[in-house]
Amino acid sequence: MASRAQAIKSNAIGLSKKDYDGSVSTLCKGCGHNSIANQIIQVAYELSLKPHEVIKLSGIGCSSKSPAYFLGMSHGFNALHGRMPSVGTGALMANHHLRAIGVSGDGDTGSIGFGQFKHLMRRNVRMVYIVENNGVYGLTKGQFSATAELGLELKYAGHNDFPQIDICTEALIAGCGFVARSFAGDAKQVRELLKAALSHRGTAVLDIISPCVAFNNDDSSPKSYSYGREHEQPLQEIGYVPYAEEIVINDYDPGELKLVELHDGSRISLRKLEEDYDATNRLEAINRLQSAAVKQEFITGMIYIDNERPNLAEVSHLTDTPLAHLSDQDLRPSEEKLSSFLKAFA
Ligand SMILES: Cc1ncc(C[n+]2csc(CCOP(=O)(O)OP(=O)(O)O)c2C)c(N)n1
Ligand code: SF4
Ligand SMILES: [Mg+2]
Repeated sequence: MASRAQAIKSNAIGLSKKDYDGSVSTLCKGCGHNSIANQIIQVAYELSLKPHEVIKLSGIGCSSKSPAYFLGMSHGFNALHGRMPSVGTGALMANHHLRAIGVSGDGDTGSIGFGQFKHLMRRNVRMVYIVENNGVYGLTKGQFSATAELGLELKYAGHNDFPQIDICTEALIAGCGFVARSFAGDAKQVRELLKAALSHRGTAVLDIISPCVAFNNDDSSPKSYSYGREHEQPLQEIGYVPYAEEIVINDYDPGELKLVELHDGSRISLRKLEEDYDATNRLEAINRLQSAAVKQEFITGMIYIDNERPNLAEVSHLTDTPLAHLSDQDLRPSEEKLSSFLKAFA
């Protein structure tokens, strides 16, 4: 009979799924943020991520608390409200070999941190940036956030007089090369998108509708579980194929299949569900998002992908050895070099 230790499955680097756990969640039972944290654990285990090579980043909010609930052996930095992008940019300039997973909220990103969010994408910092989008400031008792729909009526927040901003449209306009939307209730799609996002060379934005069961889960709200389950319209069926795994096209159902190569040689397969949708066409993506917003359609999937644009570390010509690992001697110019450099300004 197999011993208990033998019965626990381990991944390619000998870790069990439990090794990717964090501390026990203190969020409300049923909060969408909890199921996203569970999918991050599952994906990190399946991809055999080395915990010490991962940095978790967040701002402030219920969503921003969730990095405490996954990957307990990884690095982490809980930044000020809306300031996660600049802290992440600094950390990744110091060590661009880290795999960064940022978790933010619609308030943390769409309100106080909006400028920071835009500049992260402009610079194409290599980070998976998850917005756990519930349309409210959950932590401070449910005030409307900037992603709440115009005219929405909620028990605690009342009537919303302002138009919503769309995180995916804003990401596209800022030049982001990986823009996707999903729903916390669609675990499989969240996992496939997370895997692809981790293989992207720059900023990968995942806008995940994540219902707040305390303040925004009324059946009439487009960010509730029931609305998401009834209205989700996936743009395509997504599959992630790790590098070195053979791609057997016959395995897929009939229908047009597009394979997109990612930075590390992995691929994502996008089987079209909508005949006219092409996730590599930026203008089409913007149009589709805008018309979905007008009709209050809930489209999910890979909205836009472009894996060509160099990231900040590449544009900055960073040495392969991370700056944080270079010695003082390597980092400081010699006296000779410094004086010849200064002479150029004389
Ligand atoms: C500078 C600053 N302003 C305001 C707050 C109060 N505050 C804490 S969390 C939060 C909003 C969080 O909303 P969101 O990012 O959507 O996260 P959620 O709780 O909904 O997951 C606000 C306004 C703060 N902590 N710091
Ligand atoms: S208040 Fe809302 S966002 Fe915060 S933990 Fe509870 S359900 Fe989640
Ligand atoms: Mg929120």
